[in-house]
Formats: sequence, structure tokens, C-alpha cells
Amino acid sequence: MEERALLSVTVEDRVAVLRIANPPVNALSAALRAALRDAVAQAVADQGIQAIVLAASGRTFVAGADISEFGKPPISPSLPDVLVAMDECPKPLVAAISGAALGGGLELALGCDARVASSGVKLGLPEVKLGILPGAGGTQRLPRLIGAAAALEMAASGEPVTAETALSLGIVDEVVAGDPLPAALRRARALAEGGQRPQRLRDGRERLGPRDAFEAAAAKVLRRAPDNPAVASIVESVRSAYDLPFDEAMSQTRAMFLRLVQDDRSKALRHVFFAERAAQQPAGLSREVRGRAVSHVAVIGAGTMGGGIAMSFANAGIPVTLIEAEPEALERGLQRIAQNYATSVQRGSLAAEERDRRLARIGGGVGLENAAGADLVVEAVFEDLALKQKLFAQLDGIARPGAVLATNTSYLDVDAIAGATRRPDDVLGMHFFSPANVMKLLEVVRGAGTSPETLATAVELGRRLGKVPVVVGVCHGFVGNRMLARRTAQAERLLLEGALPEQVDAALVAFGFRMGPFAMADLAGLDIGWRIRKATGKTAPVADALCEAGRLGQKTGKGYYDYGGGGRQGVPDPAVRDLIEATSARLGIARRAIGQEEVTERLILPMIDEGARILEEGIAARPGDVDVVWLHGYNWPAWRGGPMYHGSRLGPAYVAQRLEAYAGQSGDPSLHPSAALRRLAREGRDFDALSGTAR
Ligand code: T1G
Repeated sequence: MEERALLSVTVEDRVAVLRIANPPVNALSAALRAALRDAVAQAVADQGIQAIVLAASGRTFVAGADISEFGKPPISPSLPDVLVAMDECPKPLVAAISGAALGGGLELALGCDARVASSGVKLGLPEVKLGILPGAGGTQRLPRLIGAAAALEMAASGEPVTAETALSLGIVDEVVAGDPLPAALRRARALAEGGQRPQRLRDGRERLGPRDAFEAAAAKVLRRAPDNPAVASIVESVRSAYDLPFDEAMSQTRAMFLRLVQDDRSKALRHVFFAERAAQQPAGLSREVRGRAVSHVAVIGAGTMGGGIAMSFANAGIPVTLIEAEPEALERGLQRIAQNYATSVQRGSLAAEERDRRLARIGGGVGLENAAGADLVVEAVFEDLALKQKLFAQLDGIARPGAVLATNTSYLDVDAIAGATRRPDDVLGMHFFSPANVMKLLEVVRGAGTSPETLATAVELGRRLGKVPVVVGVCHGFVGNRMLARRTAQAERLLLEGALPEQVDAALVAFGFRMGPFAMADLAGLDIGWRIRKATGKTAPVADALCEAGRLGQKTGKGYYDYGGGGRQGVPDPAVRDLIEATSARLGIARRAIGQEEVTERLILPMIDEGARILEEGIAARPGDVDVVWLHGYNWPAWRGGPMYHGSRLGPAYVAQRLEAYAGQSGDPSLHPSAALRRLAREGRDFDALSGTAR
């Protein structure tokens, strides 16, 4: 295969322009690093060259190291080696930055004597989000440029800054509209006229700033991320800018980098990075298929979900009409939206002008005929199949031809809803998670008749909303809620068998979740599940007993915990222990002490088993898709990669064996491993062997 040029060199009036070209994001692969090192050496040797400009083609400057190389044997030259070559260059270097300079891309730019950025650029050190630290000088050069405290904040948060912020911080010397190359060339020539290269960042400490300011920033950063090894390493590495010579600090940092990149957390975070991107390309949908244009949306139902969904569209700049059957319900919905925005403005997270712009995009209408002009209609009415079918039948005759008709149902049969229309190819599910204007996950439920264009429309729209769309198939609860039901059932069983709410919640928090199932139930309200169980003839003895006793959670001041008549921090309630013990006795279940390992495994392993069944049925196309659902819909701890990644690390055989043991010990037949899991265990294969394509 013809070796694609990763770097082109042109000379513009004695300035060598090294233009990187490694699509899609100019990641610093081994070959590119070698090409950079060689091109700098050639420019140094060429007497006709007085300065060097680093530029890039394509949509971005440099997105950092090539993450796909991590975990494999390092290939020389490393990126620090390239930076050494730049340090040893006697001629001035200037970076011309467009798009994004992230991680190693920013470190490359910091190896230059000046940086010109086009407006709209993103600059940052996101390594911490991959469980590692900037390994090519970011923790040494950036502190010497903008101060150690500010550099620490950037590296520890991993959040990028805009070109304008970078200018004010001093990361870039100039921001231009459009192509940064001309300004970079001018700067390179001006620096060359000085006859020698200016002082390199590595040689000065005068801009580090006061040590106590750094230590205060370090304490804050460590408080924010108490048990994060990458953050701790970043603090230590930036601190060494005060205490160690540059080269010594760099070799210490390199050692930390190599240690972190081998850590399980970093491996899990890298899995998440690639799984999120793979999920963006639904299996079975060709990259050539484009969605339809959506410039106006109608949302049916102005309740909590409908309001949140309408806000999602308005926040993304898309005009939306919120529709209700009654004026009073519509007014209540619009009021709730205005209140939500007002709260954000009061908290300072939303500027008043932006609030006004978003509110102006949300119209209201009474009656379905207000949906006639919409390109997409999202239904968010009560979770009742007959009601939804009736509504879709009406919409079928009102919505314009080609409009996408989406249901926000969280578990009902999308095919049955589509069957109420004459256009099943335009129908699918768009399952938003509450609060819909906040939660990132969007389950795009592909019906049997959903056309590729309709599917592509919903996926592209999900990304336009800033959400993480994952295509799933039709079944009760799709992917997320179907797996959650397994965890909820075991949480209830554990109470009956001897555990208490605080023990179960503590186990899940220790695993890495922010909240346990019972604290979450109290927050959401126990009546929601109670109503669904009654509608579907299911029971959950403890939860039902709490609801019958009027303990619906925080909203009533008591649920699984006692909230002292207000507030959000509940405490264990002896009355709940008594209720649980009485329920166990009534059901003839002998209570026993249950260890934390059993609690944790009985909450987590059944979810993995359900994920295996979901993959075997083709409801999800890849194990990574299931992980993305749980990462962005249920706050699965990212440093554990996701339920299927976790299962893969434990091994299907271990998961099956433990489930079999718990089934025997507890007498709960639902714990027996599925045929899919047992087959993987028998054949020694992993979860990706189950991947079908979502129906
Ligand atoms: N390495 C390898 N592949 C990458 C990549 C990277 N750094 N960044 C993106 N890709 C792939 C991605 O998987 C996808 O592939 C395609 O490019 C488009 O990505 C030494 C050690 C730059 C803001 O963490 O934040 O530098 O799915 O869909 O939405 O200290 O990509 O098409 O096959 O995200 O336009 C630090 C990661 C690395 C930046 C563009 N850098 N990338 O967003 O495109 S560690 C990062 C991003 C490091 C140094 C350390 C985004 C983007 P495919 P995309 P996008």
C-alpha cells in the first residue's frame, strides 16, 4: 500500500512549514513521530531555513498521542523524544493551531516558542480522562507558561479551554479568524530576526507562580478526586516543576506515565473512549446513509419528560412545539420549563440572554394538529400502550409525509406502537433518561420496520443534542432498564434474605456508583415502580409494604430511609428494619448475615448475565454498546469500563460459576446463569462472540 505522507514540508520565504496530515485527527502515531523528528532535524541542518512552523491539515491540529498504541510495546521515538529534538533546535519554532490541540497535540505546541490559534480552537490536556497524565512535557512546560496552579487545574480536570481563554491565560500568543498559518509565518520570521532562539519554556521557572498557590490548588484537586491515581500523579508531576531540574522531572513523569498506562483504570477508560465512538456508528447501518433534515420538532406531552425533552431540543438551537390536550396542562408544562431555566440562571450555570434565546425556541399548542409541520414528533405521554397506539394512529393522519414519529417509551413494544400507523418505516423509539435535558444517554429503539434513514435521523439528532445515542432493539425495557430490573430484583431479595438498605447501598457505592439502589429509589419516588408493578401484576414485597405505609421516598420524608421531614440525606430507620424483618417472616424466609462480596456480586453479576442474553438476542449489537448505555444512563463508574467490560475481565466462566453458587445458596432460581453465558463459559469465549445485529 502506498505509504501516505504523514507530513509535508514546504518552504515559505526561508521558513520551513511542517504540515501534519494523519487523518482523521492527526493522532501522533509512531510513524508520524518519526517523521516529525526527521523533519525538524532536516530543517535544522538546512542553512536556508531560519525558522520552523508546525501546522496540520484536516479538521484539527493534533488530537494527541495515538491512543490505540497504548498497552502495546512502546515504539521509538516517543513523543518526549520528539520534544527533545525540538528543544535542541537552535531555530525558532511556531505552532499554527486550528481545530483542537489536545494532549500530546498541546504538548507539541508547547515545545514551540510561540503559538497562534484560530478562533474556535479547543486546547487541553484530557489525559486524566484516560486514567493517565500528560507524558510529553505538559506538566512541566505548561506550568512554566501559565503558572503551576492554572496548569494543574487544566491537567487535573482534563477540560479544554477555548482559544480566547487560552489567549488570556497566555497559552497562545495570538488568536486569528480563519487560517493561523500567515500569522504564524510572520511570528516565525520576527523571532528569526532576533538572530537566536528565545528562551525555551524548559529553561525558565519565573512564571511558575507562588508555591503556596500551587499547594492550595493541589489540595483542592485532591479533595475533588480523592482516590484517583492519575490525578495524584499529575499533582506530583506538576509539583516537581518547583523541585527538580526539567530533565529529571521529565524522567520521573515518564515513569509515572508508563505505570498508569498499564493500570486497570486506564485500560477501562480507553475501552470507554473507543466504545463511545463505535456506538456512534450503529451496526447494520451503512456510513453512507444520511438522516433527514430536522428543523422543527413537536413534543407531545408537557409532563416532566416532555418538558425535559423540549428543553433538550431548545438547548441545541432547534425550535420545538410542546403539545398538550388541555390548556392547563400545557401551561403547567411551560411554567415548569421556565422555572428550570430560571434555576440554572440563579445558579450561574446559564446566562440570562441564553435562557431567553432557549425559551424563545419553545412554543406551545393545544391539540395534535400543532404537530402537522414538524420534521420529528416525540411522544412523551403516559406509559400506557393503548394510549400511545391511539395517539400514533392520530399522528399518522396529521404529521407530514416523511416526518419521523418517535415514542419516548421506556419499555413498551415499539413495534406495537408502529403498527398503529401506516408508516412503520418512519417510527422508532427515542428513549430519553430523566432529567431529559441533563442525562446524556439516548436509547434509539429500532423497530422491525424502521427505515435506515429514520434510524440515521434519530442518531444524528441525538448527537446534535449533545447526547450519546445507542441503537437498541425492541424488548421489554430495551437494554438499560432490562438490566436494571435484574439488579432491582436482587436488591429486594437481599433485603428479604437478611441485608438492610444501608448495607446494599454501601456495597454499590463501594463498587463505584454514586448512589445505591435504595437511596436512588427514595430520590425518584417509590410510587413510580409501585404503579408499574400493579399494572403488570408483579410484586416487590418490601417496596410494596413501604408504599402501602405511605413511605414513598424523599417526597414524603420517609422511604427506605428517614429524611427527618426534609432534606436529601436519609438515615437508616428502625421502622424499616422491623418492616423488612416482618416481611421476611411473613414469607417464611429465614434471615442470615450476608457479606459485602455476596451483596455486590448479586447486584452486578445478574446484570452481566442479562447483558449476555441481550447480545445473544441481538437487542444490542456490541458489548461496548451495552457499556455505553450503563455509563451514560446509570452512572456506571467509567474507570470500571461498563458491565460487559467488567464481565469480560472477570471472565464469563467466573460469572456463570458465581451465579450458579448464589442460586443454590439463596434458592433464587432467577440467579441461574443464562444459556448464553453458560455457552461462553463452556467454549471459553468472550461476550463479543454473542454479538448479532440489533433487530
Ligand atoms: N488516538 C487515536 N484515535 C483517535 C484519537 C486519538 N488520540 N482521537 C480520536 N481518535 C479517533 C476516534 O476513535 C474516531 O475513530 C476518530 O478518530 C474521530 O474521533 C502523550 C499520552 C479530537 C475532539 O484524549 O477528544 O496525548 O470511530 O469521533 O467528534 O501526553 O476525537 O472514526 O474509527 O472523537 O470530531 C489525548 C481524544 C491522548 C483526545 C475530535 N487526546 N480525541 O472529536 O471525532 S493521550 C485525547 C478527542 C496523550 C500525551 C498523552 C476527539 C476530538 P473512528 P471522534 P470528533
